[in-house]
Amino acid sequence: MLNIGVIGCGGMGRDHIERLTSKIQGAKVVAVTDVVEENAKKAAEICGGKIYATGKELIQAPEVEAVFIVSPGFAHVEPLLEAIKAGKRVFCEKPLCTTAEDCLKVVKAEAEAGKHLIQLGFMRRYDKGYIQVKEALQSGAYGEPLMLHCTHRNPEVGTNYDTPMAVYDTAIHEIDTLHWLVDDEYESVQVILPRVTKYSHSALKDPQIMLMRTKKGVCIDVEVFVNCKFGYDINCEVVCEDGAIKMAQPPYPSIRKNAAAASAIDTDCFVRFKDAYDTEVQNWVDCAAEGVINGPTAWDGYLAAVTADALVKAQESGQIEKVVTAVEKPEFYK
Ligand code: NAD
Ligand code: ISE
Repeated sequence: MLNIGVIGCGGMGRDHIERLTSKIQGAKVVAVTDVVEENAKKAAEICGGKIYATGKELIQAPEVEAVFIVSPGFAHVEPLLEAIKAGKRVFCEKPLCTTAEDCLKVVKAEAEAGKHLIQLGFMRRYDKGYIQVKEALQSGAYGEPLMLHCTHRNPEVGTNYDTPMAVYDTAIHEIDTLHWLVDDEYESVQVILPRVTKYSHSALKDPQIMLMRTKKGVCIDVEVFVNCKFGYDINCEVVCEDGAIKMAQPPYPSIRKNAAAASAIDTDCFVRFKDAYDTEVQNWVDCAAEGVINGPTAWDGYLAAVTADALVKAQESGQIEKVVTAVEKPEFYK
């Protein structure tokens, strides 16, 4: 049984605690912490874990064998470095950190420690729909990928959500998943800002069209629209030389009524990607027993961060911006 401590017990933290407590085999949550005591208490009620005052104390607790970091991205770097120092395995929700500089610190610390300890919560790599698209691409039956058309729509976001968050918080999923899907790396990016929806506010340009070009020349467009109102709507189509592959949607029935046919759309990520979260976490727990990590790594988190930085620069400049890494991929991550 893998004893886990969870740092950050908000929406996603409690979702993971429920999962670890009632679904996942071979793990249990024995400790929790949150800067808001009330949130830690609510979490402890779900799992029965001990409440710690700080992330540092939780990581150092002898009964904690592995750590879940589910605090906001800006608070990830400290517990990541602390867990590496303590030699404890980590599942860290996306993003790895909010700056490329901090991501690089984590990458270097893990490589210096010489042991793979960190898995990043890019759960779309575990989603059945994306996996089917990847398998179709790998079959070679459709030729090389040329273009991707994608949407990432949320029904709405809070008033503290601003223009850069459309990249750092939302499109970060596409940034990771899409280059993994076509097995390529990003070369440059651009952002086009259409007319703003009446449901947005002065600090948020919504919607946005993000364009990414890979080193092999694949052109990707992602519509990010976080106040679309109608649902949590994720789409991906890969246009290849010998066919176009569209990701399957969740299998809801089409219902005919009142001279109309309609099928449901999910309204949040917790439902849309429920199976993917379950699979990624079970996989991380199973890998712990073997002492390995086989999901997205800290290096994937660094790559996503430099691409995100280029997109945010492009939001401001309106120009095509290069995606630049400060270092080559370390041997440790190859
Ligand atoms: P949230 O605001 O609901 O919860 C964050 C919690 O962390 C809050 O309870 C807050 O009090 C606590 N917190 C803040 N600073 C802390 C610190 N230094 N130490 C301990 N606790 C601290 O946010 P959320 O939606 O639960 O997001 C948390 C993380 O999960 C983020 O990294 C986010 O990007 C990620 N997330 C991932 C997905 C996904 O689809 N993979 C979905 C939602 C959120
Ligand atoms: C949230 O943090 C997520 O990760 C969701 O998957 C994404 O759709 C949403 O925009 C983010 O705020």
